[in-house]
Amino acid sequence: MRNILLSRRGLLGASAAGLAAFSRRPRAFAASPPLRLTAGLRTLEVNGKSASVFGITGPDGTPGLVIAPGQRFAVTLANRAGEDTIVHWHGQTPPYLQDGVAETGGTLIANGADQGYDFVARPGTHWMHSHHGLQEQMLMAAPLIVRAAEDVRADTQEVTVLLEDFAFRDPVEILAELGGHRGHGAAMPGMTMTESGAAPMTMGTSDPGATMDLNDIEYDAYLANDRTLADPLVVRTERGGRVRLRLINGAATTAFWIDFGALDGTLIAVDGDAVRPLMVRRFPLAQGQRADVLLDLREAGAFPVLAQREGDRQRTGIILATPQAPIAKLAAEADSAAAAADLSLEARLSALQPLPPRRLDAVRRIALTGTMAPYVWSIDGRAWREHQPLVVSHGQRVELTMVNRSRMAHPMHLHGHHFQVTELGGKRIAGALRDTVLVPVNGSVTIAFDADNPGRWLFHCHNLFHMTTGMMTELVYDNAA
Ligand SMILES: [Cu+2]
Repeated sequence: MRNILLSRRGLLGASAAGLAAFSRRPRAFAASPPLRLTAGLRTLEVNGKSASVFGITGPDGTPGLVIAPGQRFAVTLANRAGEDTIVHWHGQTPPYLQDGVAETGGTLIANGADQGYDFVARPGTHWMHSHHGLQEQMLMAAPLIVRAAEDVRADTQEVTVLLEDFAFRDPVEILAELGGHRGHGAAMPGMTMTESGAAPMTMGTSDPGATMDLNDIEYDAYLANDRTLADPLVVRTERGGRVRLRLINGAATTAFWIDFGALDGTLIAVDGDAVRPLMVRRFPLAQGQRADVLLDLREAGAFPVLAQREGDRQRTGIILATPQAPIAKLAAEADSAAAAADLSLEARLSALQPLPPRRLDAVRRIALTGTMAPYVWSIDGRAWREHQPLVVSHGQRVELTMVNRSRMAHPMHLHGHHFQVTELGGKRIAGALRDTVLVPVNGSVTIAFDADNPGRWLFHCHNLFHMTTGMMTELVYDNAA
């Protein structure tokens, strides 16, 4: 009885887009029920203290989803989180009304309601997270793995690692500490700002006098699959085996340096898009980004995969260990602070399947702006509530240059499209295809993409508190059907 009621309520609660998608679903798929995801509340133990956080669990009760090769993204999302939510499928390229964003036409899901989604899944290591309020800071995030046929054929052990930053205090309190406020908008006139507590850092070679701000929020812990280094996940592997790490930076505001210690990794994809294989041991992973790395475990032993917060000694991670290998305890702090996340890796990446060469139809340039005090972040000096959309036409090849005129780095994410990185600091490259790119302090990054997915799409900084105080605009098609 309860199930019938729920499903009826779910149908009523489903968005127009969801219903349209269901009615369009080919007959062959009608027989296989959609995968069920539940956004809910859970209790998590961190540093011996329990906290109430969100979570998104799949049909088997584990976080997120794994989608088989060729399988559609046919999902029913059940909101049991106790409040409204909406979940964004980061890295997917669905029709825009199914993107999981209320600001661009999606429908918020009320507590107790279900919403349906059905679109072609884009292969790769992706993730899902709330795009509502500050829920992402309360861990409403999970992996979204879409396997390709070659992943199944490859003789690898797949290990997914979701990195997050965690605070016991309410994210609303964090926002207040920063001096910011929600509503995607302008500073409050006459408001006095206190010191943010962010660590100023002296810049490198190009402008030794300038400073930048890093890590404007103090967290209580950094998590890898919900766990700290006090009790890390230990994945048993075979000696001589090969591991495919699917690393996801799902932290709300933290960029990490990934470190394999003595192991050589082979980076094979970023943001779900294949790159020319590249040997890596230590590299930055900005908020929202993913990296797929192959690791060969030739020797017996325990091999930590660490993620150290940029500009800091704090770290988290997991341990890969061959059978019976003893596990040594790892300190939660590294010996020395990591550098700021930079473009050292980005400059070496190149897409395995780059955009086909063609003439540019539209060239845009934007400045990333904003300040710590008042805590307001913006694009071209405009916060979201006064944003100027980036207008493109269906079929155009678009190039967009982002110039960072602020004192913090910004991981910029474009919804509904994957772009190629074509220029870093004025130097042309044939870079990676991806959906999120870091624009460092004093830096500029140019991306190119094909406007092939009509609708309205958010384009924003993936630092949650930068986005929420205004660093967000939208890409709009002027000739959308
Ligand atoms: Cu930002």
